[in-house]
Amino acid sequence: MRSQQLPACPVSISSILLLDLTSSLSSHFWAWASRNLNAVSTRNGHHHLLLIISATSIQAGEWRKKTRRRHPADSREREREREREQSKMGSYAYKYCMCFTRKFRSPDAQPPPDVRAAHLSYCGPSSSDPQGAHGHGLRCFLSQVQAESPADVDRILAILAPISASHGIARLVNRSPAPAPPTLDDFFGFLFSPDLNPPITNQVHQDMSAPFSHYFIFTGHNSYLTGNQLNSDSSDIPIIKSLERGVRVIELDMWPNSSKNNVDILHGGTLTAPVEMIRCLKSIKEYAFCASNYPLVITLEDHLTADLQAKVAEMLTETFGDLLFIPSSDPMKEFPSPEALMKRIIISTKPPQEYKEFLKAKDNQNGSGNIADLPDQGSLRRIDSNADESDGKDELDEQDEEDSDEDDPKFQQDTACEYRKLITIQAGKPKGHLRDALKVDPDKVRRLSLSETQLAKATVSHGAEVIRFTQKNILRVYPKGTRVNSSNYDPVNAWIHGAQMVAFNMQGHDKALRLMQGFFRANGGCGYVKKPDFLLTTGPNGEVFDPKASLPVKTTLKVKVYMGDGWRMDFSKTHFDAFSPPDFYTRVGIAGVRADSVMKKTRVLEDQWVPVWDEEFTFPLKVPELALLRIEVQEYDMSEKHDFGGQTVLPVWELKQGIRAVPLHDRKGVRYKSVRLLMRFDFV
Ligand SMILES: *[C@@H]1O[C@H](CO)[C@@H](O)[C@H](O)[C@H]1NC(C)=O
Ligand SMILES: *[C@@H]1O[C@H](CO)[C@@H](O)[C@H](O)[C@H]1NC(C)=O
Ligand SMILES: *[C@@H]1O[C@H](CO)[C@@H](O)[C@H](O)[C@H]1NC(C)=O
Ligand SMILES: [Ca+2]
Ligand SMILES: [Ca+2]
Ligand SMILES: [Ca+2]
Repeated sequence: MRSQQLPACPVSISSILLLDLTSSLSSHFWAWASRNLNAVSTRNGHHHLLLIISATSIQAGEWRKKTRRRHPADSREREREREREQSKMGSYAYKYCMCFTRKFRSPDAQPPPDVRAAHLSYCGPSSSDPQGAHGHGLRCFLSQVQAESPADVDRILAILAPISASHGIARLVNRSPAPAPPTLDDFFGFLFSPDLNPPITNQVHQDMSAPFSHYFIFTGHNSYLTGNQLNSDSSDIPIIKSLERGVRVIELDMWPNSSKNNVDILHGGTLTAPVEMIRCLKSIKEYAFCASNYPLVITLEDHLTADLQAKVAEMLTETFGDLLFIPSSDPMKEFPSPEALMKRIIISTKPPQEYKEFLKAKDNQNGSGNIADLPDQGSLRRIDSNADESDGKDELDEQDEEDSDEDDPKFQQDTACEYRKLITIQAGKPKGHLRDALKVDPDKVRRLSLSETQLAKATVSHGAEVIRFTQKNILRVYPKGTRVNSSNYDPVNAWIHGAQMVAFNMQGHDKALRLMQGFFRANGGCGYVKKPDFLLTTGPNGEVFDPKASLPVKTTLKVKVYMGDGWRMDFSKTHFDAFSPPDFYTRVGIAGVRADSVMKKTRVLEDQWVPVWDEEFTFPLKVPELALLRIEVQEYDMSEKHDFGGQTVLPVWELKQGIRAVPLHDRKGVRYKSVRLLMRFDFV
């Protein structure tokens, strides 16, 4: 010891001492240090000790920063010094861990007060009628607190029966003449299991027999790109990943390969490397129905000559065979239902140019108008050029359109017809006045594509027309061209106007994508979610829902965040904080229409692997039909960006009432093995 005397133990809270010591340390010192030490480092032959008695707030990073500042030196020397320091740190880490297991009580999940109370009143000695007419206490609890239907109560008890032996919850479902009420541990174990007690159902439970236009559909944008929109590779891997997640609309941009005799998939006009179309189709066939049996739509962006279109027709029919749905009527007056097209692949693209001319001629004979006939007043163009003024680069959007209006002299009616016959959902580029582009044709349904920017403008001026259009037709919205980093946009404006295909870049991870994934956890994750009735109904005078109107509160969601657990199983001891257990807090809130959107948070619980917050939040909701519950756990750090501890997004309209185990996912949406929250949901 050179410069400082060791202080008497224990040192008062928050003391921070930087001790400068000579090399040899006595065993007496280490005995003391293992109880009080927070970090050690060696520099210039001296040991530096950092003592933080309340070991919660100061992070290793911050400490290193400080010590570094104290020893300014030539930068290369400093770099080497830091390396040496870090390797030394490694050898001390174990000692530190020894110290920390002794210092912090080993974590143990204890039931929160509400669970104890429920156990006492339904399964305890004084519970009113644990073995009465409704069977044992768990049965009463399931129907009264969890609001499960009688059929679901039976189903849950049946599920529990075979697992109970291995889970040690036999007593929960013991059907012997005198069943013992479940112990508190058994009861708690059941409630905190996401598999046994999930927050939403994993069954398809909506009516699937309405036309396509009555559903929101899980939709990918440029599904073949592995990264950004400019120079990443094209591949079938991101397509497979999307399909595994239940995405039901895959987009492929078709271009001639450089020898013009084959079809490549790539993002035209950029440096993205191509992938052969046939490879994408084969992978699609293999994975199309791995996550959902409901129909898979392929939207084709067509930049091909007629002979290559014919080649595509051949590839599609040969690859998919009977899976490919070929529409019988042309044009369709109403889209088929998802149920009618189970396990089928359907094609959506613009009809080939020449055939459209042919149709136009036919329509003209009958004297009825067609979008392509209408005078091009250029107002949608104006929308684009307004966008140009506002953010400068929106003309890139053009590249995302299906339409490439290239005339092909080698056109042959027959070959184009083969290709055209395969198109179930005909797409069109918005031409002419927006009002005309959104006109509902009673004899023909179709799909219209708008960029997020175009949609934003269209909904400001023509909100009602957009909703009316989407009652029968399909609206696809895609990210604006300036999102070169494959980010996404807020989907709510598109949903509230009834847009079925809100096309998202699926390869990255951002808040918008997490919302999208959460939205499509609804309806058993099948990729189709029924639109709320208010978007589909029309008043006696043709009025439709008005998203701008001030709406009353329809319901109030009460959310209680009891506790969390699982990090100690899924993460290393030092993942969150190097020198102490994590300091978790939970953010909980709503994403939906603006009036409903809010985020709140629990307090930070310091140094606890199994935090028990026991806090309640109230969310008045005006449009619960489109509200998403956002849940996010963060690990608090005073000096740095907080660490991510898990997230999930749940469709509010599907939340099951009562005490539920909510599994958390990583940023990309992959579910953690053990991390979960115990929560309670009630609608009042
Ligand atoms: C285009 O595709 C054809 C047919 O698969 C192939 O033979 C040719 O090499 C391809 N051209 C280029 C430049 O890749
Ligand atoms: C259009 O004309 C064809 C024959 O020219 C006829 O069969 C068809 O019914 C007509 N359609 C309408 C909507 O008038
Ligand atoms: C991607 O670009 C958008 C703007 O187009 C920007 O808001 C966002 O922060 C960017 N994201 C990343 C990860 O760079
Ligand atoms: Ca941390
Ligand atoms: Ca901590
Ligand atoms: Ca921390």
